[in-house]
Amino acid sequence: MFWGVGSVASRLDVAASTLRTWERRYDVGPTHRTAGGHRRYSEADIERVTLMQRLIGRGAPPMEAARVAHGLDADGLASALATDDFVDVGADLSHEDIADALLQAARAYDSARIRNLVAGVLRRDGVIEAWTGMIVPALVRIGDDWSRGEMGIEAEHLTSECLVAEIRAHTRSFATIDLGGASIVLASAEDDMHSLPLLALECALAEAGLACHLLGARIPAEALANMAATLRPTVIFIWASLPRTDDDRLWQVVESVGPPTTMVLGGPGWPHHDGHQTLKASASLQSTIEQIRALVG
Ligand code: B12
Repeated sequence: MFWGVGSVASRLDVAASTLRTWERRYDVGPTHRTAGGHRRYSEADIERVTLMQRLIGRGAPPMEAARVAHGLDADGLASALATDDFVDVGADLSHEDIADALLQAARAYDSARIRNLVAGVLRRDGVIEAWTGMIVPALVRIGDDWSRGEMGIEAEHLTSECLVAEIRAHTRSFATIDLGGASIVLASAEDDMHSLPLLALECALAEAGLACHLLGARIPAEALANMAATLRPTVIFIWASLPRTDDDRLWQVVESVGPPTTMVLGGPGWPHHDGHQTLKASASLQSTIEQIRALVG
């Protein structure tokens, strides 16, 4: 179904001339034309201008609103519009302020606020800066509050699910994904339910134009061995938040996996392990991205 400028203008209660200006200046407008050259908006085009209108209505400069609207695919747009009070975080809000607000929202079970803050900081700063500067410190505080009995596990679950939704939506906003023959597998260690860093990594890889296979939490060592034997990926990244031991079954997998696969281990759970030719450790999201980029060429 396609719509003319007049119908869209009355549907959104905005002047037709404003819609034409958004199209001319910011390239936010109809993606279809009739044979006679008349502009026609699809439903997705209308969602994009609706978001643009909403952001401008909340004080965002049109250029910034257009950047946000352009950065979202159909799912991202739908989730942004579904959140009633969708706002961008202010340019001058520090990571510490945003983390404070996020903890407050987690304690109040305010999912919409958590999602807004996370979506806003991801869009404003990009995933590596947002993850390292705001999300990791906030998660560490949440974990510490939980271990002191000051925050319920339900608030931690709620925050995690909001993070999953928004990091995934941000990942989907990157269009060009090219593996160039290489393959990257991301998994959490056996029995480890912590998987948020894998999503941050998936997102940062997408930002760098790289696709990956995300296996998620609690992946048995044998399953990784099977994947390595069948797919012969360039990189298998394994995350561990919980402590692993020296007799972990994974070390046998590492011994059995040879070139072309390199195993990269990240997270505080891994004990120090002397270098194996196909094993590397990584200390941060940024350094993991650099390692993976170097490995896949
Ligand atoms: C979210 C969360 C959960 C969620 C996970 C949801 C999900 N989808 O991932 C849920 C609620 C499921 C959960 C469950 C549990 N959790 Co939990 N959880 C956390 C929390 C708050 C964040 C986890 C995370 O993503 N960490 C990643 C970043 C934020 O933290 P970090 O690893 O310390 O970061 C450092 C480095 O790793 C590095 N870094 C950061 N990001 C990246 C990215 C890459 C790629 C690299 C290489 C490095 C890197 O920089 C940081 C600075 O040095 C942590 C708190 C914490 N400090 O981690 C607790 C925490 C990990 N959980 C903990 C515990 C105990 C549990 C449970 C056992 C609780 C229970 N009784 O049910 C279960 C685990 C069950 C299981 N079998 O796995 C403890 C672990 C303590 C320990 N060392 O043993 C922690 C530390 C909380 C605490 N302070 O006590 N958890």
